[in-house]
Amino acid sequence: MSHFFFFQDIGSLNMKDKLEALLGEALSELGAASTEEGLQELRVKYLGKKGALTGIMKGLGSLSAEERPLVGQVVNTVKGKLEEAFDSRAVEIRESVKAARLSAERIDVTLPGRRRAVGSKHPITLVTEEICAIFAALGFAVAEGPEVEHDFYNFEALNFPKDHPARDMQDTFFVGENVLLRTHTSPVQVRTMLKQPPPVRIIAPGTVYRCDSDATHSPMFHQIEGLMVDKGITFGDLKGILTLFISQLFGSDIGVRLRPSFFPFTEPSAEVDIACVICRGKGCRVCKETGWLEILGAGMVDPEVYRHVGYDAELYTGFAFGMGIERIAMLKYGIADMRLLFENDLRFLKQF
Ligand code: 2U9
Repeated sequence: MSHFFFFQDIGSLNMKDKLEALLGEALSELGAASTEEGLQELRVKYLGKKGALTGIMKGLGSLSAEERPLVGQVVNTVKGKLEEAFDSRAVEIRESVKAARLSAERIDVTLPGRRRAVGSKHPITLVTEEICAIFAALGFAVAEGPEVEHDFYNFEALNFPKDHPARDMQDTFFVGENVLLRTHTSPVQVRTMLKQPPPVRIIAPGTVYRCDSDATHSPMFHQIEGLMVDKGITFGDLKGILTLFISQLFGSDIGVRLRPSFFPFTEPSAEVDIACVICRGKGCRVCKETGWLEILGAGMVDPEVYRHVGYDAELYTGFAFGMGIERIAMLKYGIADMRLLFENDLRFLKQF
């Protein structure tokens, strides 16, 4: 504590020198302080209650009456100079801290902005929306239902025989006894018919599951099915509505044909083909040289289905149809490999 001065240590003659030495020492320490905390420590050391200068002031009382005003004056001058020096150093430190912060946080306003990546709809979504819009314009309402279903809605009400292969573990994902992942969206139509009397005019888009996976089959895929039930609906209505639908989706000039088929839930049943969108009917690899592409299944609702949902099969008739969205998306957009629809590769998805 070299700067702790007590009156006893200070001969009155060299008091002035010692005070000036104290001032010089304090000023040089102060000049070296670079933080507000460091400066505060020095303020306590020199000007605090137990500080060097205060120690000297306390000793003034022991001086003679002649010496006291002289030394007192020097002490006051030194104190004033010190206080001033502390205040201006405090301002300097505050300014330099601020300048350092400003330069560290500097923002280059001339940099170009970062573009926000804009998403796009998945082709499956695009095709689903387009198909729903076509049927909405024909008065069909969109209906939805659960993906985990009961055997009754997925198979029993749709007239699947107990020994039908689709009911086998190999074709259907079972969650529990009689509980499964729906293999088609048909249970949505069954639920709708159980809830409301005819007339019914609905389409049911959604995700479905089948225990099948290879280059052309995904265990999860998408379907849209439709159902129209009322008095006096005929196979002519089926053909008219589906032909109109196809012409709106693929263009009015595309060829359409119906072939007889079989489903447990429709009788009679048909498969609907369009002229190959690649070769326009000439024959190519995509249509396996037939000139035709199957895009829909359809038929008149089997009376056995009406029995299960409590509709009067003598009074009402109707047609139903179903299509796989992946297949339609591939044909519409010329996608060669179905797996592209499930990989979520942005280079692919960005193109839609
Ligand atoms: C009820 C009554 C009848 C829906 C129909 C099809 C024909 C059909 C397939 C097309 C390709 C499914 O994705 S796919 O594998 N669907 O061929 N679906 S008629 O018939 C119904 C549905 C519900 C109550």
